[in-house]
Amino acid sequence: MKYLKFGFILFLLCSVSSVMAQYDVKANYDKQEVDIKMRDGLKLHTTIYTPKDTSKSYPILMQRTPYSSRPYGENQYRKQIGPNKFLMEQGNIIVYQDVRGRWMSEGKYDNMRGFIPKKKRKETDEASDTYDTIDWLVKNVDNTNGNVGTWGISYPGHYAAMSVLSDHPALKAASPQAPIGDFYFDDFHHNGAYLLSYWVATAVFGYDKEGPTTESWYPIPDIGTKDAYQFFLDIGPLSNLDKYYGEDNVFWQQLKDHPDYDEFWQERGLVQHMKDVKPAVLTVGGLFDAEDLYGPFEIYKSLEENSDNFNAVVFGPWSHGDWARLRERQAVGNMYFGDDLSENFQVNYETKFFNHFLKDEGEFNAAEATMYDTGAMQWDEYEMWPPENAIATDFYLGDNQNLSKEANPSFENKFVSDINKPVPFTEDIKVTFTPRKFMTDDQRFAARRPDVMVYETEVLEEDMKLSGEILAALEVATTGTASDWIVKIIDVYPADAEDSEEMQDHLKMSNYHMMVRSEVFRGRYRESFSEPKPFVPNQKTSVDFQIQDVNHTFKKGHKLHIQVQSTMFPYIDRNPQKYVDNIFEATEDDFETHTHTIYGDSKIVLPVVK
Ligand code: PG9
Repeated sequence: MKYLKFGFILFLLCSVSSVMAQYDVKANYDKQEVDIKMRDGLKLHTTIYTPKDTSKSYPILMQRTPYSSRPYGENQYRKQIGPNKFLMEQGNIIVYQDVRGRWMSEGKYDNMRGFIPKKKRKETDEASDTYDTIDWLVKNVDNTNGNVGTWGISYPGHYAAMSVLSDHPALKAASPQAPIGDFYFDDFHHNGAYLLSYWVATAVFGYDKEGPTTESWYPIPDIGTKDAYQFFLDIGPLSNLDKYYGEDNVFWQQLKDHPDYDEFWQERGLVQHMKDVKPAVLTVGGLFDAEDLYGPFEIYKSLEENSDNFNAVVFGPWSHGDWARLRERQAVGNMYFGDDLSENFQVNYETKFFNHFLKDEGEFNAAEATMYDTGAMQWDEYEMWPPENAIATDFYLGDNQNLSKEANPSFENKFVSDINKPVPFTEDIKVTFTPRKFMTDDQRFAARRPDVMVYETEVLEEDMKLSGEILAALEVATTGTASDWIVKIIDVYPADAEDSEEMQDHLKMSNYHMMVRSEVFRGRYRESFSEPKPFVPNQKTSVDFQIQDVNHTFKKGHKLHIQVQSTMFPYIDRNPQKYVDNIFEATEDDFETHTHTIYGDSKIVLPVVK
């Protein structure tokens, strides 16, 4: 009995301390909700938290979001507000806004609504909505110091990036975090391949709502199983998914109608507009972010090339949004990367960035590029990204599974791509809103399949560090007229490697084949993302594509291991391997099993740091 009492007292103490540790937003902030009128008359619902301490003025930190500025109701408070708890506790005016067409805001939503450089008087886009909102806030909210910053992760990160195109003079700093740069290269597609693993998420963004609402209006389909691989294999052609999403799912129709990188996607891209920007920008990304890698890398690089504003980037060993979650151990799936990495980022980067540029408090002297080395488990600081001391080094896909320094065009590696047994992208059995964990998953399950070609070095006798961009330059052929190509860069751990606490029970770190980076390319777009072309059967064909940047040391005793395959299911949809104009309209009969060939003058060009 006494143990029970002790346990109860312990529980009480813990819960009291956690409540004490929990900052009380309601005790320190007032909250108001206003509907701000845009230049075309539509009103956007905006929630404003202002510090009760009116003895000083504060900058405004704003997030524009499609995910709701809730809770609604002036007596309802978020448990935490702002980019992180440090900025909340120091005192800032924190603003959340439902973007046009979402939740309590008026108007019609348009996914990745395109930026209009030369808007007519009442023409609007996300930049003009940002301008009109900032203008109202700095003129109507008490106790502002006149400076505004924006931040957000993912879609909110996209709106933070878009905010710098508003050109409002009060906007002094923006931190786009895992910002979507372009839905043809982030999230829903990678290099022309449709991410079938995003299919459930199409519900959230596909339906128009009647008017302002505090309740979600979009039904999430119940597919009745937790086995995504089996479900999507059994469903067959993508057109069979129409029974879940009808004509009223506008986004599903748009995905189906625009398989190529046509004007529909081009005009929604953001990267091409990121130039001549004035506010300071701190772009943030996760090196294992499955959703948005293209966006942060390309937005940072475009600003570096086309703007002379303050422009810095931080990439940690994070999955999507991990840096905003305070947890002691940072791990992605089975892989542990270090302690207190998110807190370090929030205190020494995010908080210092906004305090410097919005409050003129303290220095912000972060490096141009702060990148975590996901193999050496350490932070690197670079004067530029990609670093100039990384040398593009050719690794040829040689015979009997070796990576060679010389090309051997006569070597042919053939495999049967059985369209009814596509290579799984994960061993896990689950249905996800979007896939995440696979980014560091063990790839032994794939290495042992006859339709996954494997190439690797001997055990490394010294560390090999890769920092920067990767190019896949494949020389391939197929007996069909269409094919997808997937390249995976893998770090093979030694047999005596110790398990992490996070290791799944059926796995061991011993000989773990850790995914460092993967990328898919739909072969029909090898000459142009807008002009797809069939393959000529059995004709040797070049397929070149960029693989997203890495910062990873393959340590002595490890091996560099590369896998090449033609399916990755259901991460991406199956390519019928017979050319059809639009795969969303393919029928069962279009899906064919074919034999693919990888020639020995195929190479992966890696950024080896000398
Ligand atoms: N970029 C992420 C996403 C967008 C659309 C659908 C699913 C995910 C995000 O905003 O979290």
